[in-house]
Amino acid sequence: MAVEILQTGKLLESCEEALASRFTVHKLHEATDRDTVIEQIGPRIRGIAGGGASAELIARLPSLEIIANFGVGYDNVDVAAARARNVRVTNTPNVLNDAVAELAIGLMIALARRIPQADQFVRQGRWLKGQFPLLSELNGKTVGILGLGRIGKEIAARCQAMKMRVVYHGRHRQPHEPFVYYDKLLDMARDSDWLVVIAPGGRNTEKVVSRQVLEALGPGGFLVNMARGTLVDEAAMVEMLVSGKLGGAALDVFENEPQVPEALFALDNVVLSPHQGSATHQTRTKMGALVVANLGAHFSGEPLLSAVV
Ligand code: 8YV
Repeated sequence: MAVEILQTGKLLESCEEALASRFTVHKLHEATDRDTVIEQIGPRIRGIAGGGASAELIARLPSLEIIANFGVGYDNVDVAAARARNVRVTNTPNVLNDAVAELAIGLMIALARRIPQADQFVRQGRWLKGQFPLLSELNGKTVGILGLGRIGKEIAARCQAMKMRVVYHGRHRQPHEPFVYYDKLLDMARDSDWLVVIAPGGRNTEKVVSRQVLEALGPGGFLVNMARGTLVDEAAMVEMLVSGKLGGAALDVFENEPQVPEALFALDNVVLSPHQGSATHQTRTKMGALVVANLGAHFSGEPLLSAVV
């Protein structure tokens, strides 16, 4: 009998095919009555493919052994509940570093040079009536990276290619990195022109980019969030972008996505992106393959490829 697993969200076709060839897959995200489905098949489910495993869901799957999360961030998995039940958790690190870092740089240039607005300016025929305003460049500016992890390092390397000065803040100084370390985010924000947020989400980092940090970044400063909306005090950010107390923001993630604060839609000093960091064919294929490989390894009794628990 094939091992039965629960799929919690839509995955790439190649990934779904690979899962189906190996497991009996139950697609929870397609169920109209999730409660009844979980009640019926819950006791037989030994793995989750996807993400979004709450403590409540974990509790209803008594045979669960592994949660293979589709994504490097696993703030949507109740890790404590998994650990308490000896349920393994895997994520999809590394394979998305380049894609996320590329988009970060893309959004930074888009914001600095107002590329989306310039495109509208041309399309709407406004160029015929006047000039687009002069703006600023990335080179020569200081970028503070909040979270110099695997993706943060790729962003740092690309910022260097943009001739920016890179500094960082995180839980620990990384002595082998060539960048200046700040042990206080507030101090880094004060000294930076750009603040790039690429630290994990979850309770530990909730609203670490507080109003105070945004004030330190100031009217000439730009915020870039590639991580999770939960890291930023979104209400404060919106108010400060509207009033000009914060220079601008390039945002790939939001506190309550896909809901985006409407006040942002009217602003010129903002570039918005619908959580696209890893959203390329090549990266999503690799992420899906890693989900399948982790499940395969687990049920063959082999070491997991990328375990977080
Ligand atoms: C999403 C991401 O997981 O990897 C992460 O942590 O934020 C993204 O890659 C992806 O959008 C899947 O929903």
